[in-house]
Amino acid sequence: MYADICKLLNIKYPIIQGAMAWISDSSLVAAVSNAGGLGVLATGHLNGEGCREEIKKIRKITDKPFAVNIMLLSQFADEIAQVVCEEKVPVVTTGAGSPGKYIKEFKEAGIIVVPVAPSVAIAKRMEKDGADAVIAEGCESGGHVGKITTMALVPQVVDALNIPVIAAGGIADGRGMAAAKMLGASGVQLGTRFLVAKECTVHQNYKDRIIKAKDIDTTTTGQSTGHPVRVIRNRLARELEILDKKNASPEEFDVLGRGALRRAVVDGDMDNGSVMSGQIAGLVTKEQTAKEILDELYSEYTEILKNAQRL
Ligand code: TUI
Repeated sequence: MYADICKLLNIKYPIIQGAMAWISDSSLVAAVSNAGGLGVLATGHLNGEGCREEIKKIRKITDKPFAVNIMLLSQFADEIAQVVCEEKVPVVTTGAGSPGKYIKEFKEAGIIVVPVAPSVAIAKRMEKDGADAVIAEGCESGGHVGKITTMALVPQVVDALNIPVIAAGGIADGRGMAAAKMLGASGVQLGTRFLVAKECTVHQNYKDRIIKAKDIDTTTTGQSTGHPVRVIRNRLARELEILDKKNASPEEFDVLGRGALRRAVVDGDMDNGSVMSGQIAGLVTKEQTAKEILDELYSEYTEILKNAQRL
């Protein structure tokens, strides 16, 4: 099954690097793809031309397949969809919405479409709309999350769909990969582990905060906005939690939240920035190159499967 996704995406390892707005730029994407995974460019912070520039940079560093993620809440989603078609990127992933209206044009451009789905009903709709595979993302993930855990979500999506399902959320090592396979997944997507890759250009304070994080250090904010976001608990998160309790207006969230991800990623502000992270950060303890991460994940995973066979 893991071999099927490698064939579909034309990659060596069944491992996808999750898109992280402001974070997964051409440097990380090309490093992951060069090392045999699928690098994914985040575009949540880019307009169409910004996206095109990053695609060009990726192509200068790698000739391997990569993906562009379209964050569907972005005001630039339409122009980014047009750019990925013009540039004929090999794979598109989507988040924070349903890509239905774009799928026909993606297919016509020969693009493989892999949307993120946080529930069975949404995953079924995406399959019906023509997705080639879906990423079933549990609420252990960093950033914008659904309500269901990876352990519960993945096997239910696998049973409901006929296309490959990639597991995401709470996976950071070979044990997580093996567990995802047992749940019927055809591959895995990891964000937090790749955030500390040497090729990742995020501010060093952000990496250090992930490396220092414990299991209980994340929380979800913005529940009342309909777009809950998992972040490391800090001053900003506590202020957002107060707004949540008051059922504050979207405008009040906007004032506090505007520019918050940039403050964390670019300025390294770990108090007033939005430090998005998955719950698995406690397992992420060192900086490594993307190649070291991928090789280690896959060797841990194969070792576990060998030992399981002995049983
Ligand atoms: O998209 C993500 N993670 C993200 S996006 C992001 S930027 C952002 N910042 C502030 C507020 C909101 C976003 C940071 N992290 N993950 C994939 C994901 N997709 N999670 C949940 C979903 C999703 C939700 C609803 C996918 C489809 C969907 O469909 C709804 C519908 O009715 O079709």
